[in-house]
Amino acid sequence: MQKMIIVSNRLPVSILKTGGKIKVKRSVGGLATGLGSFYKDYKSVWIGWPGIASERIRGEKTVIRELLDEENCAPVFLSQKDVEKYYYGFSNKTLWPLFHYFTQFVIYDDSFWKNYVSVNREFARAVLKVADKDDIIWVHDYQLMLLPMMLRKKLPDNPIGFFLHIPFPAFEVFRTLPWRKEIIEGLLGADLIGFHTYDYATYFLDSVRRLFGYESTLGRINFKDRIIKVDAFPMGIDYDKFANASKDPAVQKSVKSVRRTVGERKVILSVDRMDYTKGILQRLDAYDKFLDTYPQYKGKVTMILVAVPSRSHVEQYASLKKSVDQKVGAINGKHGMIDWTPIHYLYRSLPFNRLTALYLVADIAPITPLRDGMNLVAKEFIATKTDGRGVLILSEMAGAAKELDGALIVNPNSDDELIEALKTAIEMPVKEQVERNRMMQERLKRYTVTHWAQDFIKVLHEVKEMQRNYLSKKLTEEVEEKIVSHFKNSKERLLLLDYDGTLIPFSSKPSYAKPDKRLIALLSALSEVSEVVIVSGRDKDTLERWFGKLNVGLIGEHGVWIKDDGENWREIMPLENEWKASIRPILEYYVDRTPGSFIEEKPFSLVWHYRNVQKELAITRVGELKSVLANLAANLGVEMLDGNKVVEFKNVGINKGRAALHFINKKKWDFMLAAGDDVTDEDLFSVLPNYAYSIKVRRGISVAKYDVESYIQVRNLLEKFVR
Ligand code: ADQ
Repeated sequence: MQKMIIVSNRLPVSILKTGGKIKVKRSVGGLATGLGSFYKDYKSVWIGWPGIASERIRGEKTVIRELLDEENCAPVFLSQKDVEKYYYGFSNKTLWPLFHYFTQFVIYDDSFWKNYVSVNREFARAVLKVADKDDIIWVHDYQLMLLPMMLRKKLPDNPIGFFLHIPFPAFEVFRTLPWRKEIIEGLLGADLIGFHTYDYATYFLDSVRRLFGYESTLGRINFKDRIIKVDAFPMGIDYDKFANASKDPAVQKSVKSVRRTVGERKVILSVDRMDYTKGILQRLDAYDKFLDTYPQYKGKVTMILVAVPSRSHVEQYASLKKSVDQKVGAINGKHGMIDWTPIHYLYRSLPFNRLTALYLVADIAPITPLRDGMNLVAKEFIATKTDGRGVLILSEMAGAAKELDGALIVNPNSDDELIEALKTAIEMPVKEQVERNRMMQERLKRYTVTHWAQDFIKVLHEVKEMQRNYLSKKLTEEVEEKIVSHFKNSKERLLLLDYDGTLIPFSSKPSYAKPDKRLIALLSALSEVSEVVIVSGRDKDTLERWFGKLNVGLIGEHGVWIKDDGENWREIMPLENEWKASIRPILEYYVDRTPGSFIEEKPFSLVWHYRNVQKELAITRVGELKSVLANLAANLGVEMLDGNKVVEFKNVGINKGRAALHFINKKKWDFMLAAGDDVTDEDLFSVLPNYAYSIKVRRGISVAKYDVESYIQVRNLLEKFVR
């Protein structure tokens, strides 16, 4: 069975050692939930560090391996030195601050880098130990950016995906890294590179172009003999888990206890890891000034400040903690009253029921990071609010701001904006709160973390498919022999042949391109041993004049007219509305991945609107949507029109493919071949069953399986059928 190998710095379980005893502790992160959906389809293995330094578990590694094996996990053991240099060092003192634009905190240390390389190698070894030829490998985050290329060198064909959970910075920032080329090269080992937002994807592509000169179109890089896809996949949450929290008795109990403490006051909730990127100090500052500016709210509001301890070994984190402690003390000292504490401060991790109880109690959640890849707290807050009440204040520097546009969006560096947003939030009518939140909930409900993970893997498969198509073209002699022998060994044979450019060269005037005697003889001979259909864009009278006497089927005017061998010409009737069921899900998929876009449905058409989409994103998505839907729309007889900031799908129902279906569905064929040379023949190629051979004349992007240089090769092949 094909395996799915997930690789991340930390495993979803930790190994603890207390009183000499080894224990396994599961952590229920969003990522684990999203990936859980694959456990049925693949035999999954998760590779990562179990969170304890090797020195502490000497002689116990075998036991640990066995324990982890039961959880479908395989460990990468890190020494104390690795933890210092690879994890706290290069990952968290170099990459983390750099990618979050805190260049003043970045440490460039060669020994950190060397260790980062060697730990990535260690991870590669662990993956190679378990990976088979077809396994899917999905690598996560900034600690493992060299891993994709290390794996690619040993596993040339495996699908390898990479997802970055933090921002990718603009080139001017990224270039300051002395090992920038190595990092980009490392990532280019992947087939699909995913980011939370389109901006990050663009910045990455920019760095690829500036450092290596590889251009990209529609997020595709032609890297040596491989196509690499780069795209945005905004990570979601386990929506139902949060939406159902209010029904959980443990949560309800917790809500009551918080309520008793805060009374009827409006609750302002701040939740983050204790990290300088999260803007905690700036938020506190703004709250302080808010109480100065609007003293009427003193005693009427309360802030609950939750900060999860994080990376406290790193100097900046330790000093941030100190500053936050001081600031909270100062605000409480300055504004507090005997019966009112402006800030309740919790410096700890909370279990799910206590965290969601806080989300439920909160009236306002200012989530104002200075930079954040996505920010899941914002999404969790909105999902938990099933009654629709509550106001989210969200930093425009968080990836989530691209999706959660019902929030009050602020620049986290502006005290004024924060202060005014707090006031607006406190005074916002309930009706407006509900309206804003319902809109955001709809989105979060659809694009869950499971949906996100499945979407990523689906695109990864598509990239592999694209790579295969791109490589397996050119009609070789060997394939030609196979086709001829297949033809000779079958009884029911169907040949669907375009005319101009495929059986005959182009002439200066269309009327000059008459079939020569040899061609007529060839078609006649073929028609004795197979059903031959000329699938042309020409008018029916010309076709009749040239081929009317042969025993062949004819399709004229790109599928408007059809004629069975020996019968009269007839017109094809247009389709009804069944096609909508095939097009709609794809448009919905694009709505999910393109914030600001929506679908309009009319009686006989579907319209995808993108007026409100960020300009660059719109350009990419429109191109992508059109190329994805071109074939399908054509097969279904649907016309795709470019409108003013819309792409419209209409029922017209005429093309070569649709007309050809008449012949394809006539009986059970055991040999089928189609040949054509231009865009209208793509419709023909796309309706063919899998077993059919399709040949495109002249190289180019095509759904045909093979290509040949000119019409001469097509004719040579057909000659071989009757020789
Ligand atoms: P983080 O920087 O950790 O993640 P975030 O996305 O907000 O940021 O995730 C934090 C998680 O921790 C949330 O699921 C939240 O519920 C939980 N949490 C917060 N406070 C807690 C508390 N006191 N007790 C227990 N749990 C708490 C990185 C990137 C983000 C990106 C995610 C996912 O920095 O930008 O959104 O990865 O890709």
